[in-house]
Amino acid sequence: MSTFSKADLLDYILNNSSSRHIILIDPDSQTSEEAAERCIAAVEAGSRMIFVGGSTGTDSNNVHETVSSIQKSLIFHSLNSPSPKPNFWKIPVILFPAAANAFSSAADGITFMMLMNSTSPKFLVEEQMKGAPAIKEAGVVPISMGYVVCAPGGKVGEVGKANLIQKDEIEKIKAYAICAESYGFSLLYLEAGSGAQEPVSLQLISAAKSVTDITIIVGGGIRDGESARLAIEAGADWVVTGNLTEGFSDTQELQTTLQKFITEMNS
Ligand code: 1GP
Repeated sequence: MSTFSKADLLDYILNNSSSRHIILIDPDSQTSEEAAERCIAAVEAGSRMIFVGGSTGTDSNNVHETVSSIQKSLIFHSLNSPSPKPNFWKIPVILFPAAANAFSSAADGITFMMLMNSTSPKFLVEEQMKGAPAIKEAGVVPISMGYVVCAPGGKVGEVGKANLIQKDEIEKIKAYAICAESYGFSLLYLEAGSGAQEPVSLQLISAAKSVTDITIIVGGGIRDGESARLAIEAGADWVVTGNLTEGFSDTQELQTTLQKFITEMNS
């Protein structure tokens, strides 16, 4: 059951006074203890949301263990390291699933996504249909999201059978953004693929932003604060990083790196 009401969670995610950072945790590439420690370091550094998911190797066991461990750690720190900033430790833990089985009832929300440029009905609506009853039953808040995979696309482009959006396909990304808005989706996620050589092109971000007010998340291949700043300047409301975080075994080092990243991102 979510610790946020649906209205509070949507307000937190959609009504940004400034752009913010999301840390993405892949349960397949770290233990649940490591995931929790990294999340605490990220929150201390200024991250304001936690996504849990990965394109491969996730199932309800490792996802649930990871989400539970992160939630316990956030509660522990809210009790033992109180911050003068209100709600400092009240950070949403959101599932970012590749399929219906990557579910945990301990999450606050789930990106209930349509991989809009997939060529397979599995990623357009079939997995969503399979997962929907459990999400409702558990009281995890679904956050509707259009997910569009842009070149180079990486693993998620392959697994999701995406017809990748190329850098110069400005009219196409505008049409997808309007399509997402017309469906009533809360979010539009422009994805370049985890570990992408190049992040989503700035032209694509600004084209999507120019035609809609939808909240935009950008991720994939963002490794430094300057790239994040440029994505935000182009129109991103949230920037996601995954790989950046997983390279560190020392959490203090991770915290320092993310602090620098977030400061540069917001400069
Ligand atoms: C992947 O957009 C995310 O879905 C994050 O990508 O791992 O390259 O930061 P990175």
